[in-house]
Amino acid sequence: MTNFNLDAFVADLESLRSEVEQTLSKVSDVESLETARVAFLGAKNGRLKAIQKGLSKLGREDKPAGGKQFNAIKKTVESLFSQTSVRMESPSKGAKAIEQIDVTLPGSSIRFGSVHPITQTIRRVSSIMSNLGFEVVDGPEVEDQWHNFEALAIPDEHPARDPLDNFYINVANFDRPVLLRSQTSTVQIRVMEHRKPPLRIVSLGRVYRPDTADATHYPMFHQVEGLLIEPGTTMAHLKSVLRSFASSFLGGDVRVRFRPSFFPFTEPSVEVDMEWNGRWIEMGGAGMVDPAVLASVGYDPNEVCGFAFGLGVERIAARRFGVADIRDFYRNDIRFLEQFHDRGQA
Ligand code: FA5
Repeated sequence: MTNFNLDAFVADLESLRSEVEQTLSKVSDVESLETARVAFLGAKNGRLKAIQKGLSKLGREDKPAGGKQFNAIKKTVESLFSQTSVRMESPSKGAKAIEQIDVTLPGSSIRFGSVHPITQTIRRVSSIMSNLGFEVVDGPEVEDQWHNFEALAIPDEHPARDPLDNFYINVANFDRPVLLRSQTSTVQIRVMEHRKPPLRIVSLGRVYRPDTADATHYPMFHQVEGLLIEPGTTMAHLKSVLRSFASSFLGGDVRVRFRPSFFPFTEPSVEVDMEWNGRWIEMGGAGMVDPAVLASVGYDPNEVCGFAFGLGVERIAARRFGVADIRDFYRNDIRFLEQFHDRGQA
């Protein structure tokens, strides 16, 4: 300021305002904003403070107008600083707003999930068995020893009850340990205990055995259990149900083969093989329900008969999807799972 008249004072204020505008338009980070704030608004040596000192040198009659101009410019400058500060704090908000209205940008593709192949298999097996007249039922995964062994004619000394072959759980206030069920045959017992024949049920669910994982074994796997109790039932009915199921599930006319076997809860007992693509594959066990089992649930074995079967879900899923190693179902590798989009849906 050279002259302390009102015009010169106002001119100084105006030039400060335009300098502030120019400086702030170039400011790109918080540090340079702070430097500018100190330079223009600093309480000790700020430029505005220096101009304010000129106010006292104005003539008496110019002071009110000079003070008014000073306050107006001060307000403008402070507001310019606060606007710039807001811009610094939320640059992404501004960027986002631009993105939202840029309709020329290509859309981002949506990643679709898919139903796990084992769940697909469970749904499909349930659907096929429903069509064959079997009601889908469920049972608990934590079982007592009665339903997992004794009612199925598996006595105390039987090797299938060995602690090394089962996941037993000690529960406070329970007389005996319970266990993670080792087979879905437990559901046969639970249904027969509460219902009278005729029965046609199928149950699909998880079972647990401390088996070492390999291409055909996993410590947690799924079984499908079928039970039919009707007068006059024979092994021929069992075979034709399994053959109808296998043909629907795998496609084409699948042959089913029985090999003599032993299960404590069926008599006679068989291993069930299915022929597919020229190879015989073991799918599970089956047989006529043992009279001792019928008696254990309160049925009269002289009046009632039926068949039961239990198949490994992972094994039949592996057949259907052409998977060589059932461990692949549980590795959670998206590249593996992605291959089963929409295949085998019920
Ligand atoms: C049973 O579990 C009998 N409850 C089946 C049964 C039911 C027989 C009704 C008679 C009447 P088994 O232990 O063989 O049987 O198992 C049946 C099927 O489960 C096997 O054929 C196989 O397909 C599958 N399986 C058995 N262990 C495993 C495992 N660790 N991992 C994957 N699948 C398995």
